[in-house]
Amino acid sequence: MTHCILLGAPVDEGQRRPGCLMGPAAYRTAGLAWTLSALGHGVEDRGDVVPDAPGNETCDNPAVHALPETIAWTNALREATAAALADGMPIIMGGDHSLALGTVAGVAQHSASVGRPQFVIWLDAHSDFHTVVSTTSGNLHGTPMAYAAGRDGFDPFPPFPAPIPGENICMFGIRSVDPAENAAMQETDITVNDMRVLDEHGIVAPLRAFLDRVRAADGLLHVSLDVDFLDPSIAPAVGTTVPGGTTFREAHLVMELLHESGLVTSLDLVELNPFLDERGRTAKLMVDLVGSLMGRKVFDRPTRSYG
Ligand code: EXY
Ligand code: MN
Ligand code: MN
Ligand code: MN
Repeated sequence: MTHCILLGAPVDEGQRRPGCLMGPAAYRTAGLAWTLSALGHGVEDRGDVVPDAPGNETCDNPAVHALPETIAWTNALREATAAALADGMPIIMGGDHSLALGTVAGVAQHSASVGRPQFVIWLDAHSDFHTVVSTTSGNLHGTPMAYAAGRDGFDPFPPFPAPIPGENICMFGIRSVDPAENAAMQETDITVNDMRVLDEHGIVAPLRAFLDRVRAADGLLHVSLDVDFLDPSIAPAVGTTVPGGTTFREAHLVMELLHESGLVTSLDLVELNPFLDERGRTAKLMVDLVGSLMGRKVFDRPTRSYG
């Protein structure tokens, strides 16, 4: 069983639509802790992370929104995530995806301290591969993967602790990429499983291939689950919906395969906007997906080994 450490990250400074700051309360209301304890896991809710007061950092890109606030969140979430990894499995309840600027950095900080490589699975409609310089929307929730990959263009953010090699990053569900992100990703070894890959090859083969690499490297595996990975028809409570997302079963299959791998060491739940939800159904779906990630099964099928 796993000692799950819940961290609330009521972050909505990474984009301009109000509501993500209510995300942690929605996950608690949707029964995340109960779901985990019903599966036999330990659950410790450390409450919401509280950042220091924002500084007065500036940058040359006039479009950028809430830079000092986002830097303050990044510093606080990096430290809280690294500390939680020393005690168990952090599950970060967001908050928009700019929180991953801090959480992925916290995993990197911890992975360097224990001498194990860091791997990331990014479940998202978006590649989030802009920098502070390249973003045109100025919404920093579109930048965390670029920061984690060590791209230039993040002044005045602190340097990312240990930039993640592209071959240690695997994206699924991608279907909205800006030209500057696309150009930058061509120069990397990141595995971008856009929806066309899922259409042609399904999820199992590409996911298992990546998990085999994580296992061979004895890596720490961070999963970042953006609500917009899912099709808007089943998950409407997100400000950046993109048609053509994953189905209910595809999403649960990803979580079930991740559980069976036994490799996941930390999790982000991001971009839930309860203001846009319909009687909490998106929050409940996200909690159910965590249940699948953490071992809920309805039938003890014989587990086949796939050589
Ligand atoms: N690429 C667009 C931008 O940079 O504004 C959209 C980003 C959406 C990011 C969401 C969190 O996944
Ligand atoms: Mn805002
Ligand atoms: Mn995202
Ligand atoms: Mn997204």
